[in-house]
Amino acid sequence: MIICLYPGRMRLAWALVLAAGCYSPVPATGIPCAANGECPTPLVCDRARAVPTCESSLSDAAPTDMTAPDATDSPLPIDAAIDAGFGPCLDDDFNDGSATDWTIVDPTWTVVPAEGPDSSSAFVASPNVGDHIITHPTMRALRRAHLALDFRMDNGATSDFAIYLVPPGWTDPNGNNQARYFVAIYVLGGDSGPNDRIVRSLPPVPYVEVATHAISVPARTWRHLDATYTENGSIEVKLDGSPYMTSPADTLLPGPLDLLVRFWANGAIDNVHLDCLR
Ligand SMILES: [Ca+2]
Repeated sequence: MIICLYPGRMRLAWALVLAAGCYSPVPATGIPCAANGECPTPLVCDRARAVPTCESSLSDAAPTDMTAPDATDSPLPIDAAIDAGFGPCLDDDFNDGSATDWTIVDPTWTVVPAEGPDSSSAFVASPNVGDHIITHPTMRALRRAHLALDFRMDNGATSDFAIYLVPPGWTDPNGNNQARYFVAIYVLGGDSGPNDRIVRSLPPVPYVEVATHAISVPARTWRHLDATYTENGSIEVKLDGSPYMTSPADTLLPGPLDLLVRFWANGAIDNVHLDCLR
């Protein structure tokens, strides 16, 4: 046994000497990786291959099987770990004629047959003046929420529709000292505005509009709203599936927050779906 010098790699290696000289110290590629994923130095185990083999570098190929877990997989994919706990919290189409599990904050709300967008029952707010606010036990203390519902404003002169995000412990969500975010949709041609908006209210600081959109919803028409609130305080609103307004990340009013639905003057909602994370 002698020492062979390989100038190109600047390393010393031990090798057996045969009549022709030293063997190369670089192991052959393509051999299967060991059970623990190890390979002879300097090779690396290329797990992207159907059968993981020892190679001089990793291939760009996607793993051939992302679905079949094995002992080396982490317990949860990264996305699943982030979304753990976020899922359906509420579905209500009011077609059973009941809304007894809802909390009516400001009266009056009534399930009315044939009022919905598909002529099914809907949850109707009246009378035709003043605040009408509801919430639901599943809408409390949320860190993330996606609320989807159909809504209709019925007063062409004064109707507003709003989603409130209020710190738990509120007594009057419209109170002068009540901190909140709200998403406001105003009836087209009505007395409110000048634009639809997402607002941050931190009394005694004046309202701050964090997103706006031109008023667009006429009275007596059903629209579908998606409002998504995330842990970083951003609120995204879609109307009939299209982006409408989105506020940036905002940590001045940290969660968890309670979710409320509010009309000024009469209106109606139907087909409520909530995904939430507490
Ligand atoms: Ca319905």
